[in-house]
Amino acid sequence: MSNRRDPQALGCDVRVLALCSSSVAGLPPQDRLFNFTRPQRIPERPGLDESVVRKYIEAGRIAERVKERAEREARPGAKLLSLVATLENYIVELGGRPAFPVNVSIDYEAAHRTAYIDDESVLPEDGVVKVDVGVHVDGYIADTAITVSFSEKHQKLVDSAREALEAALRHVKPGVRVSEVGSVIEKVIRGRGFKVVKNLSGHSLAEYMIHAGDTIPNYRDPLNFSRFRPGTAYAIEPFATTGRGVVGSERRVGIYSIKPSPNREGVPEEHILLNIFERVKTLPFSERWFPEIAASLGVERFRRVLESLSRRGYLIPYPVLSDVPGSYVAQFEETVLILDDGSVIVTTDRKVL
Ligand SMILES: [Co+2]
Repeated sequence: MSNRRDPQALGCDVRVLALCSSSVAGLPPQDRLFNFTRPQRIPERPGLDESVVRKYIEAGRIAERVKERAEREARPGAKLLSLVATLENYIVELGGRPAFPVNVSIDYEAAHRTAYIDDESVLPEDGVVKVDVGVHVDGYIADTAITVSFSEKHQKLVDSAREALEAALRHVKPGVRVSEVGSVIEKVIRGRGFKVVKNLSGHSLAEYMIHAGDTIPNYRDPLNFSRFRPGTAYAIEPFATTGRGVVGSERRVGIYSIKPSPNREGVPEEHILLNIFERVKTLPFSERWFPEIAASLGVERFRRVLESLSRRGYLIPYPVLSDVPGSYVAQFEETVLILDDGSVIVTTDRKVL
């Protein structure tokens, strides 16, 4: 989701070789220059820098601990606002940064709900609660989620999403069609008597980008020809539902991101945009992260400014996405990284068998 592109993100092709010292590390400077004229010596794809792999793994390990904490703290009656604040603070305490506001989506809500700055909601008695946590370390993101359910009656639904994820992870290999993984997810969830949410999908990730171009469907999509590639991170996220299997946007919006590079000159709220951009660049944010703006404008006015900026194309809104009221949705998600040698790791450094 970001404009910020550095050498790794650009890829070490001929045009940017001068920036990509990692691909010719160890060569004296004149050879690097010489290399510029000899494109045949340049690897086709940028290698994954060891430090990049380390950052992905660090982000993954932090996300893992945050999810464990979410499992302990998400209880019926718990306040949504304190839950998300606790988890986001914990990310920072562990040395990461939130890659997006912690999402806590309840029952038929599938994704993109977070607490407002003055949120009074509490988690329901019988709820199915999805906690989606994004952690980044210097822009390298682990995007992961769990479902916590407070009642036995939802156990089968929750298990179907968890098992679908586990089965999917075993199929992620370089060269495999992403649609094959979608087919595995669909088979597991339908086999347990539920539907997949068809219009929510996994995605590739890149530095400071949560959605980096590839879509990993949660069903067999014959029109998706893309294949898993080495040197790339992917979030795999099956959703199982008792509802229609299609989510729609609600009016509620608690998450926005700044749209990369529109011309902001002359926008009366430019200082607000700049203030937000300085803190989160183009990653998604919540009004909760800017208490000083909320205090100076007032919460209602701050919200109206965000709505208006999004209507005029300066912000991307992420409305709450829901299946039909009365249904229940479960989700699990992990980020995997395909290394240059083709091996696949969940970003906690757990090898996928
Ligand atoms: Co995701």
